[in-house]
Amino acid sequence: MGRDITEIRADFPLLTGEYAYLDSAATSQKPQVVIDAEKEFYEKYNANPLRGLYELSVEATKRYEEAREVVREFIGAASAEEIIFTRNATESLNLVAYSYAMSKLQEGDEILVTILEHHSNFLPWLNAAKRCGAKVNFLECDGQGRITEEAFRAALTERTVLVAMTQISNVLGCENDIKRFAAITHEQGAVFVTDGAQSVPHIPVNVRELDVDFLAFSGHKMLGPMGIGVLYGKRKLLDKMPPFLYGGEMIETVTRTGATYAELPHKFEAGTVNAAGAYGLSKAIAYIRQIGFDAIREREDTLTQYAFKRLRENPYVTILGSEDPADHHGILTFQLEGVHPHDVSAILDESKVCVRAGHHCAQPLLKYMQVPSTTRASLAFYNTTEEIDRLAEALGTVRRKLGYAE
Ligand code: C6P
Repeated sequence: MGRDITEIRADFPLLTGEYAYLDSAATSQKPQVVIDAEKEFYEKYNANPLRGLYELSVEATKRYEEAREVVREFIGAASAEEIIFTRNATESLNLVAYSYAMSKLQEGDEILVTILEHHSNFLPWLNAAKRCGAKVNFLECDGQGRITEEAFRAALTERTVLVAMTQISNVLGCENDIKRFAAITHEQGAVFVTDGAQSVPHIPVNVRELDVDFLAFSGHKMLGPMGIGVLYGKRKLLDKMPPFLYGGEMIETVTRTGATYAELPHKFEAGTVNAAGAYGLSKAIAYIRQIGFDAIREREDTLTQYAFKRLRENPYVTILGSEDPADHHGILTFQLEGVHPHDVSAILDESKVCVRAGHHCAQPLLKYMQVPSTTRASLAFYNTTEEIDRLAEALGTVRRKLGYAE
């Protein structure tokens, strides 16, 4: 990495060393430039964007639309009209489910999801399917989290209308070969939706290279503010889709009996938008670009390897998923023998080690893997081996504190 880690950590107000923050898959920490950007928007440009004709509102609109362009470039979309700002990945996926799926699905149609999905990339499809008389099929993975091409081909049927697949699992950290699966889906004439919530912050994602039809992700997991998310969609699909939410700013004309709707992307951005959030997200992207994905990957891989080594020193720890740290993208979900993950997390919290405990919003996956609940440490490039040592050492005390002999 070009910049020294101490210098990088100094960019993040919460990375003072008080906490060992190992929960970046839930939400990342924010650099000062992102925090300042939101403040700057309200201090310098605050007016309702896209509405006023006066200078300040035009300025606010400018920041908002510039942010859209930053996002477009970041994920390699063909045009800024294909970038819809939402609140988060969950809303982006719901937009596709309500607007695309519900207007397309016929009785007997099928949606294919994988067992790896977060609830946000499963429940919107289940709801759409139920309303339309369609059904959701599950594609299962092996113990390492892998989905084979053979299994994928076998799961697609001529009734498959849509495939929804995460790029990186928030529980196992494994990565799906999205380009390959999207191509197979297209051979079948179906549409491919990717959940990029855990990938976009960590690896370069180019929607045209992957040739996905839709991509959803959240700003808050990639150094950006909470409350801003993105949906990318291919223009030819978005153009034909009905609005998702109705109201202000998404219309062309309104009469007592009907309306015509605005052009893309505004057709899908009803009501006052989160312009300060979009502006903050554009600064987060600039920050990621300045660190660089090569450096991010290198650092996260080294940290993951180190965390594996340290956790494996504890004979009571079992890490879920692949044996190879390189397959984990900084995500280590584990069980500590005989201890409920809520107790693990509470005891780690006494040492200010922040991890997540529970089902990680992926209950079908945990049930499939026959684990009721787990603890998850998730890393980002700004973490250090010292923080991982704090995790390993605090973890080493848990069983003793709960009365086990060792
Ligand atoms: N996963 C985690 O701790 P939102 O909440 O809309 O920003 O992101 C939803 C979401 C969708 N897909 C994947 C793969 C995700 O990991 C998440 C969020 C967090 O794992 C919070 S549950």
